[in-house]
Amino acid sequence: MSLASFAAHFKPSSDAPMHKHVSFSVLHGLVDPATGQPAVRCFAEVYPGYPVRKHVPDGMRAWDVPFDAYDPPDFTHANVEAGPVWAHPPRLDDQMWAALREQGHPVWDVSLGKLTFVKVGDAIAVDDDVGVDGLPRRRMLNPAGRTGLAGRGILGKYGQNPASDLIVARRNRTTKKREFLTILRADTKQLSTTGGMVDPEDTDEVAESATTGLVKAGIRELIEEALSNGDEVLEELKAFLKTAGNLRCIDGGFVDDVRNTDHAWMVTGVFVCLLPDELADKIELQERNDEASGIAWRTYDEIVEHPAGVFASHKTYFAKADAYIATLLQERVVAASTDRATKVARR
Ligand code: RP5
Repeated sequence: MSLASFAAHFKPSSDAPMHKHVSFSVLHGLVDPATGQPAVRCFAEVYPGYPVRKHVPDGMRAWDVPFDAYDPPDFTHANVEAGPVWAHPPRLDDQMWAALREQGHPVWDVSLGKLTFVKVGDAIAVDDDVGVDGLPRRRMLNPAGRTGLAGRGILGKYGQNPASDLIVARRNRTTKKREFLTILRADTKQLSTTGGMVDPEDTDEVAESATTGLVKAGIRELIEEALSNGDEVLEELKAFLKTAGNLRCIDGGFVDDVRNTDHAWMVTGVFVCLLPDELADKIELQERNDEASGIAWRTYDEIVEHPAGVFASHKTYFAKADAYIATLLQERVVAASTDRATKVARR
């Protein structure tokens, strides 16, 4: 993968307005856009293998608040240091740095109700401290402020680490309740969507639309993590998900993820779809890899009341998905009754 092709992952497209001058609190106000609350999971939870974070007192998270005694541990996980294909090298060369600054950072625009993109080079501050070789390290700074941990942690990329969260819903034929496909994550043991990282192949051929790349990643992760069906059903599912109008983007942008550090953080696009009953009946759930277990259809109440807790910003994503599906079903009821009334009137 060339970095240029990776940069295309989140390259803003014509369907995604680019904001040059950023006033979003998400980028400078320490707020998790999904909840409207400060991003806190890096302090409230401990990710396996992470060192103890430097304590950051309330009111001192913003980078523009002076904090002379701030000397967080610098931690990059051995798996990232090993240089896998999904990770940046330890130091970005000029070309990589320029490409990174051209990226679009996803932001959920509440007033437009859609995912928009902010040019990273215009919006994200840079940590220009000097490395052991005497050269500036040019690491971007987490827009949600100090996290108490420098380096990349387990995240491979400096700056934003793009993911996609596709939430699949069905109407339970027996209980008639709305349910969502959920997994239990192997690392944090929490409930989560089937979402995962965007891979290069998700976007290379669709670089003209960052949002399309996110959808592709969401579908791939769903199938890789949770479904056991043969090709025929999976093709039917893919065709349904790719049909215009069947998937709705309901949230996205910065994720309040426990793995975030000062120099690496998660971003995502969140999509929801309601499967038709016949297609939902054909879907077989199965653990496909060691990243997920406990794959099941769960109602929103079952999700939020689950003793394992909910991963990252996913509680908000499921809440939004639940509200969206409720509205969709209500609209269908109204449309069906209008249709019946029209037919009766014509007789
Ligand atoms: C979260 O991490 C995103 O919302 C997405 O669900 C997930 C992707 O990371 P992996 O599941 O690939 O670890 O921030």
